[in-house]
Amino acid sequence: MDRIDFRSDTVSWPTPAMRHAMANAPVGDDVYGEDPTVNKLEALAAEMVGKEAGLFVASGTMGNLTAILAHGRRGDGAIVGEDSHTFRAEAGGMAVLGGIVPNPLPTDVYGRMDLAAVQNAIYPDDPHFPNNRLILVENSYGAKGGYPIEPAYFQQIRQIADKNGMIVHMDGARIFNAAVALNLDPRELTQHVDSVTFCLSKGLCAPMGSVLCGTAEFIAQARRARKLVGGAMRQAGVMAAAGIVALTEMVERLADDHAHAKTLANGLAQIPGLIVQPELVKTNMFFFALDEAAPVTPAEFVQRLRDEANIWLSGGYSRTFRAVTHYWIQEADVALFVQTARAILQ
Ligand code: TLP
Repeated sequence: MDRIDFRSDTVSWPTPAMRHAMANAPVGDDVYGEDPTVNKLEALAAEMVGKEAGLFVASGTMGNLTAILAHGRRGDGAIVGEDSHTFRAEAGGMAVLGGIVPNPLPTDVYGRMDLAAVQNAIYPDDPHFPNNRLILVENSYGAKGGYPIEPAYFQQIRQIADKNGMIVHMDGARIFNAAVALNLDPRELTQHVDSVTFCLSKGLCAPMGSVLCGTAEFIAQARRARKLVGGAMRQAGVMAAAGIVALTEMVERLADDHAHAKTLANGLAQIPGLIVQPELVKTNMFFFALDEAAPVTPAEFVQRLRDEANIWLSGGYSRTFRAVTHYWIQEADVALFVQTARAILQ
């Protein structure tokens, strides 16, 4: 890459192996179900998360939206973390396009909703209220620095859902980061949910795309929802080919990104003027803050990192920043970040 970009793992470029696979992918018209590369990706994805079928979609947002459209109807309610991506950062799609009524609940430091609060958020059977239909969960939890949540939490969510005839969808945009961090098979994290979306284009480096997985019956409905939102693609095998490389070659190495994030957090924690909690860093991202007493403003901090070391960091409008590691960030880049931040803040 032409810069050292810690803004997100979404900025990661496709790998040389992906570009090769894309150039050589067998393709067909996927709306006819005739793209062999898309079909292969969908089967592989479903198998890796222990579901019957998969659906290749353009983005994580589209995966969550098509899942919600396929699971719910107008007037259905969705219990959801108030700082979850699906509620906070998908342009209100569930409400705007689905007529789904979100019921946002606070989450703890790891991104978990309180189970008693989830139970209490179930509406009585009364025409005043939306239907109890969906519980939306996320893993790893982006707003909590990519914290990987253990399967036991989802098992308890499942129990509440079953008791109330509800469906659980997981935004597993970074489910493989969570699985690698917890040293678990991803299926252990997805076994308690009805459907899961995960992204190929974040730490796994594909240029675009996510896969929504669930039962074959659900995926048939989701295929219709994907068409409805204009997301049915044609020779999408060119993109799916990169996704296959992502799933076969890029999962295990996520551990390197996690190690880099930890090293970075530990390094920044030593610098006076920065507030970091390295003990919370388990995957490839974390939040840290600039102390009120620091000699630069947040905007100056971001600008100087960029000017002095070509290090890109998002934010600058508040005292909190997010640093994200990925395939294109090396150990030397982490060391340069720490060194430059120390020089700026001295
Ligand atoms: N996350 C992006 C931004 O939108 C914040 C990022 O830089 O992290 N779920 C989660 C947990 C996500 O973090 C994201 C994207 C999505 C869904 C949506 O994926 P895309 O961007 O492919 O629609």
